[in-house]
Amino acid sequence: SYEPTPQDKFSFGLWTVGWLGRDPFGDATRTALDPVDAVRRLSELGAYGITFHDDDLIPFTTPEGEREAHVKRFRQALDATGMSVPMATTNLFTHPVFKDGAFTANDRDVRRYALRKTMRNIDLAAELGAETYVAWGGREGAESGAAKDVRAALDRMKEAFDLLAEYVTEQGYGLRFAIEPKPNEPRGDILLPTVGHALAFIERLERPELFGVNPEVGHEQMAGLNFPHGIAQALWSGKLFHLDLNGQNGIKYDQDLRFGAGDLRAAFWTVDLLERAGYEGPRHFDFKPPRTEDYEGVWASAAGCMRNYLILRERAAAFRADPAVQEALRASRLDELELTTLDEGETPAALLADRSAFEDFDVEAAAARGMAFERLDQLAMDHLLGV
Ligand code: 3MF
Ligand code: MG
Ligand code: MG
Ligand code: MG
Repeated sequence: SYEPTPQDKFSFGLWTVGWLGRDPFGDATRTALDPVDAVRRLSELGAYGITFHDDDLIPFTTPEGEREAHVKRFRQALDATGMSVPMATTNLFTHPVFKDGAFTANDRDVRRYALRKTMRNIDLAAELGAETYVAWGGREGAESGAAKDVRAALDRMKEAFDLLAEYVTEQGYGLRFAIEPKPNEPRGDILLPTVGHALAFIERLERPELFGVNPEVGHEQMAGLNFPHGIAQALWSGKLFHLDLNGQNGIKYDQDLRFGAGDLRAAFWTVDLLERAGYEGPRHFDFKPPRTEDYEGVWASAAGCMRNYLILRERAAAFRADPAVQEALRASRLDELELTTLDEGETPAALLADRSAFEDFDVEAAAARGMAFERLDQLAMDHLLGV
């Protein structure tokens, strides 16, 4: 059945169902959603978790003395529903103080303030039992060339993440960080624009083991990249700590459609990969119910994210179990890709001595072999379409 249960590990950002529909050209089309109602409705729909930016839960202007009241109501809703908080994150992009960035703002006082804002919410994340702390550097970037010295900015970014890693280690929090790449929007260009950039950056940090990535479907697709390929490399690197599932139609603004809308075939291969790889993290949705929708439409959109994941999980499993597919995979030599290219312990000299690898290799015959990928892909299409 396509009815989600907590075992499916679906989670949603508070800012997703709570998005009021304000965009660069138009005002809000919906009224505010109480975080307590979000917890209750998402739990009723079958989700197991909810995530938040500090400011989603505790409005930016809240006086210090009133913070605890917001947290208390939220915690009561979590306790009442059994919902968990697997991840939390910091809003370092809405307030005008962050217009030139947070960890990489040219202004040093803004950078120090951003660190303190983040540390404060890390304390709350740990208190609520989160395992992952996401960092999306939405304002870390530039619109023009001289405005940002990218090498200096990366030094500052490293400094920030090293400090935060030291802090969670000192405090004994069980948190790991997941960096969320995005190529642009709201900045003209954003630092760490793709999964690949983020993976390379992580290796330069003092505690790389505490850092992974939080790839978002639409963000990679905004850069024209193949999302399942990106997360496959993150999995291969042991760095897929979390992910943002949603939908996107090609290279354009960040559409944040519900999961399964947009590039459906990429969604199919994404689910196929996550399930085959045994990914155990949350299936987290970062989408925006379109501003055309009232709250009934918001909940329909959230339910659709989960339903589409479950349908695709069923279709991907059927694809893998189909004997015709298994035969087609062999015909395409996917089993051969699993074999090591060299014999065990084979040296460069041994490879040079193997005449079958070169001198006697029939290049033309090998070139003439078909790969049979079209038949294989049509079988995938048939399964995806339920034929
Ligand atoms: C923006 C995003 C962000 C991040 C969030 C961290 C507002 O395009 O995707 O959502 O996901 O800040 O989780
Ligand atoms: Mg997005
Ligand atoms: Mg987004
Ligand atoms: Mg996101």
